Amino acid sequence: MSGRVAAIGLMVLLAGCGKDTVKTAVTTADPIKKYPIVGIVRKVDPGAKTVTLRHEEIPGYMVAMTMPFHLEDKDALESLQVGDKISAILKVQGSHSELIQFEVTQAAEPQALTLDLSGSEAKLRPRVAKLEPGELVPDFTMTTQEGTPLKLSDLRGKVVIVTFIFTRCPRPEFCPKMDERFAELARMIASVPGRADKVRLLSVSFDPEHDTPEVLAKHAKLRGAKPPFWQFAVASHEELRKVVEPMGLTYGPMKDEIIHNLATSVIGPDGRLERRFGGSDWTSEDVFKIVRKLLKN
Ligand SMILES: [Cu+2]
Repeated sequence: MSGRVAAIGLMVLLAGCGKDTVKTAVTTADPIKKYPIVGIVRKVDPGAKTVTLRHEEIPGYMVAMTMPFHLEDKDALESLQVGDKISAILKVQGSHSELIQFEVTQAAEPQALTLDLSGSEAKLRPRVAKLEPGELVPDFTMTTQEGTPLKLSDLRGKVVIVTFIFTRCPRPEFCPKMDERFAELARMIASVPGRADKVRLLSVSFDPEHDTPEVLAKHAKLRGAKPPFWQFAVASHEELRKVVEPMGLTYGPMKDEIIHNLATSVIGPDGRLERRFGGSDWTSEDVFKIVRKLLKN
C-alpha cells in the first residue's frame, strides 16, 4: 500500500516538471542529456523543422560535423539565414534529439554576388553554386576500388547515381545509410536481367588520405557492391573541388574533424543532372522510379 502511494506521489511530482519531461520520462527509461552547441547555419528547412549546422565539437557527445538538427522554434526557423552563427542546447533523449534555447549570436554576412554575363547586359546576382536539373554535371576523375582511373564522363550513356561517402564514417544515419540505400537500389535495378548494364552506382569517397583502393575494395565487398555496376571510388580534393559545389556536397577538413553532408545525384545517360537529393530524406524507391523513367526514354 505505501509503495503504491509513493508511486502516485512520484507521478504527481513528475507532472509538475513540465509536459515534455513527463511524457518522455514516463514512456522511456532513457535519461535526458543536454549539451551546449555552437555552429553556423548551413541550411534551413522550416517544413521539416530542421536546421543544418556546421557545428564545433560537442564535448562528450560528437566530433565537429555538418548535420541537420530538429528545431521546434518556428520564429527562428522562419528568420534564420544561411551563415548565421548560433548557440543552443542540444537536448538528447534516447534516439530523439532537438535544439532548445536557440539563439543567433552573429548574423550572416550579405550573400556573395557574382557577375552574370549570360544576358545582353552584365548584372550582379547571388552566386548559384548548385546544379539545376538539366544542367551538365562537371567532369572529374576518380580512382576506382581496383586502382583504375575513372572519369565521370566515361559513364556517359548510362544512368549514373552518385553519392559521396567515406568508409570511416561513424554515424549510422550518414554514410552507412547511403551504403544501405545503394544496396537496396542495386537489388531493385538488377531484378530485371540486363538492366544493371545500363546503370552505374557510384560511391565516391572524399577521404583520399584513408580510403585507398584497397580500403575501398574491402569496404565494397562487405557492402556487397559488385563493380562495375556498383563501384566505390576515391577522388583527390583537387578533383572533388570541380563537383562539390555543383552537386551540393559539403565536406572537410579531414584531419581531426569530420564534416560533411549527404548529396546524392541521379545523372541521365546524356550526362545531365536529372535530380539531386540532399540529406537522407529519400528512399531507394524514389531513385528507382527515376532510373526506370530515364531508361524508358
Ligand atoms: Cu559520414
